[in-house]
Amino acid sequence: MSRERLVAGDYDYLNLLRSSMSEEMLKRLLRIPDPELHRWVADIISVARPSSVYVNIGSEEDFEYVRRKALLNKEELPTKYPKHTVHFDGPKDLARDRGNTRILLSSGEKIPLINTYERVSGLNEIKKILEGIMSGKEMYVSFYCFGPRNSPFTMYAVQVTDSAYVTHSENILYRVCYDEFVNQGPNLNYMRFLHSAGERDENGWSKNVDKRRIYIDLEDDTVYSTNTQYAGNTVGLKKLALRLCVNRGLKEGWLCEHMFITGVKGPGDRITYFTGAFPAGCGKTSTALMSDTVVGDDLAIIKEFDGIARAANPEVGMFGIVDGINPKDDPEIYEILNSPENEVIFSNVLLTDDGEVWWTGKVGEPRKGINYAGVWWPGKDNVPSHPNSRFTTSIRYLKSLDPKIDDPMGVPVGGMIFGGRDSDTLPPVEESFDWVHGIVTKGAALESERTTAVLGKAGEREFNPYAILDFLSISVGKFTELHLRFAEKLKIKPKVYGVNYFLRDEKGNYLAEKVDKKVWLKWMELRVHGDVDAIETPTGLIPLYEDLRKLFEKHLSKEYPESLYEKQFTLRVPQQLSKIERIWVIYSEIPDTPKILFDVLRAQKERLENARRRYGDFIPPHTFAKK
Ligand code: SPV
Ligand code: MN
Repeated sequence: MSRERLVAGDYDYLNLLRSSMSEEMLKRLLRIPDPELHRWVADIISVARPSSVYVNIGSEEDFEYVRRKALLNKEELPTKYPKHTVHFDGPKDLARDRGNTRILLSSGEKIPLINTYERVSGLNEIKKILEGIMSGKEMYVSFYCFGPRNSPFTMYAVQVTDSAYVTHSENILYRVCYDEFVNQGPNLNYMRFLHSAGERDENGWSKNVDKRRIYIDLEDDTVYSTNTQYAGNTVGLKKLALRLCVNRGLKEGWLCEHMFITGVKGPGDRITYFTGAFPAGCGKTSTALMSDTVVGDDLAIIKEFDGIARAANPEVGMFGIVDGINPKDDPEIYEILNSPENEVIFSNVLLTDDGEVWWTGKVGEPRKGINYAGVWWPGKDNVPSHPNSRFTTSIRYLKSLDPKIDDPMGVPVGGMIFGGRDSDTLPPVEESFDWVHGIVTKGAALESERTTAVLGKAGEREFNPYAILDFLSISVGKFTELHLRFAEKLKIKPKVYGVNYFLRDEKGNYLAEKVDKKVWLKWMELRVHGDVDAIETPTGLIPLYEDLRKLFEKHLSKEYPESLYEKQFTLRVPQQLSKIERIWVIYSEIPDTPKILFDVLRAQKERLENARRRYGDFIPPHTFAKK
């Protein structure tokens, strides 16, 4: 199938390429034996009209060139350490833009909860916006692998952008894979990402945010992104690729997830791998870093091989929230971000006048400087660093990097974790009865109080199935069915867990500390191997007090009072029933929801009602029997 063109009809595209780039750059592009790719680049040049073109093939000189250009054109600002830079997105561009992110579908089909748009209208609109959008700017063309090299997991991508910041970010976050393009030429099936920051104002912020669009063309494996800089809207291989990947997974019968991948050590140093889905700002990165080894912190591709679910991380870097990172709770990442020899792009932090980077949690006081909204000084009426301020850095700096990060076969998945921000319903950790129960009640039913990673009011409870709703390109009914179908092939099904770090008491105090995640992880690890018992409640399997007490002692040298355990693990029947009610209503309006989802919810509701009749609304854990 031939791919969507930006320019109709034939023209001498080679000639256009020749007159738009240096001989060296042209040579680099033409070394890839794929005329369709050449013509795509030419089409972009003739529509967006950049003043020059740089073909990034991933050499050290290329990396250096892109870093230098980002500083020269002020997309990034220098700090007191040459390898640390700061990028500002602008006050109206600090998060993902749900409203203007649309899945283009040629049927004009509507998918519940997903922002779709009729494909031809969308393409026409975006082509108009792209006209002349790169005037006076350099355009970068880069080639990446989305996954390990020579691996059955890998997808390929070409990124075209007029942003040195986006290119710099991708050079850190992904494997440059130019050689694969050269070797495989027209046989390579690749995703295409076209981005432009658009016109920028004197602060470097994108000026025309009213023309901010992120259009995802599933039929053509291509994503267009304009007039924005925030990485969640612009870095093609991150959340834009996730949508294409989800769609391909549906077609081919595997899972593309918004999940970290980590290893947790158990007795005798065995390593058990977990994947974990959390909405942004709900402890995902910190859970990953609190594990014993890290394979990935944001995305996972999960495929079946010989009856085993295996996961690979398509990325090699992290784009994590920096706000709140402090030496006590996040010692490893804190040290990485403070080491001058590590390459880091900070975004939307405070950059002080003397070149220091400051964020909430950083040791020392914030001083006068610039932040996401302009000049900042102590006493100014906005926070010094934005709650969605972030760092971009290589995952390879982690001491806990898992040795299998580049393994073409990924790692076996022992457990899958779903977590959200929930102040009043779910216990800190709970195991599902089985895969189907877990997928339905933990994954498909995931809710979370909104954080600052998306535009809109923070704090409201939102339905966010699998923590992937923002990135779904297919119906959540189909996505759920895909999970159920996927497991049918498995000899060993991963255990499914729910975690909640944000439970509070009546006074609003958190019932667990940040570091307690360690214990929940260790408990799940033991459960995967059946090494500890659990208590069977109407909603799942919870830990025995004694097992947690030992784990708190062993891993955190902390006392764990039984009274705290009782509070944390009390079954809150009214809240649990309301949750089922909300989820039921949502899925009732999604026509392709598998029927079994309602069966599982109904059974859970009945168990809860029976328990309430016997024991009341709030049931302490010891009421239930050990399984
Ligand atoms: C998230 O919001 O889930 C992130 C950051 O990981 S973004 O790239 O904006 O999606
Ligand atoms: Mn994410």
